[in-house]
Amino acid sequence: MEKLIITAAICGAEVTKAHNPAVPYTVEEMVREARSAFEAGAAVIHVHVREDDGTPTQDRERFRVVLEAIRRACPGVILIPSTGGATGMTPAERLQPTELYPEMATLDRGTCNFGDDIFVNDMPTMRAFGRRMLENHIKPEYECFEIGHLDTVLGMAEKGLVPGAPMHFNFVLGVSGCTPATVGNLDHLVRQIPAGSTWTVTGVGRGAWPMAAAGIIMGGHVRVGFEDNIYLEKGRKAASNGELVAKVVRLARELGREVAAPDEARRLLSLA
Ligand code: KMH
Ligand code: ZN
Repeated sequence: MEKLIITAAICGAEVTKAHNPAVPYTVEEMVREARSAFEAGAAVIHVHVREDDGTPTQDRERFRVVLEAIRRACPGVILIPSTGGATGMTPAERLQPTELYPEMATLDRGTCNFGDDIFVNDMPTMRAFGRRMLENHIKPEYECFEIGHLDTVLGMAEKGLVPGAPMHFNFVLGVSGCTPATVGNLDHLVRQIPAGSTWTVTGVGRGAWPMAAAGIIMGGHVRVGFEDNIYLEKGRKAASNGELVAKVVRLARELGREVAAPDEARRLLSLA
């Protein structure tokens, strides 16, 4: 089996210090959390940014500062800025990090419930985002919260509306109102991706650890981090993103899977 790529989603747009005081807002806090994840074994950091007071933003200059600071602290790390942002943001707002020409960025492929909110990704938005990824030569991480999202991205790839093979998918399972985090659902999704693709699984909330174990044994890759889950185990909050990543590393070792360093992850993702 290929080595395991661990992604740390260190911040997100929804989780706050009220949920876990270690959730990062400031540039310094973002660097601290990225470094803890990187040193624990994460090859990839998924980046959202916040104002210092915690308000989610997609401001290009905030992204520039944070991405550069993380790059300095974590040499070689692969950065995947979010184009999802937070629910309610406009498409133009959300696209700002693509103006920095990152090697990868997330690309959300459909509208869905998101707790009490709706995460809007209609077809015109998705065509515009696909065009931007093609123009700026950014490899998307295709975020699929539902099976229809996978169908949409495969159809768009066939028509050349988004970057094609080799594609990389992130199956985000367990968001309230979306596909539950079960091995059966994950297996159903994985069976439909084109040969030669790579995939990561993200289990949200209590789905985090079962999905991490499933990703490891099924030959996929794993994302953890405060964006998705703040608990190391039931009733015990993680003190850092690094603690969450370290648990994935332990699970991988126990299950006989080696962890990829950034250069190896870059090769697996066809970025090198
Ligand atoms: N915050 C969610 C509404 C992404 O990063 O592309 C969207 C999200 C997905 O987190
Ligand atoms: Zn995200």
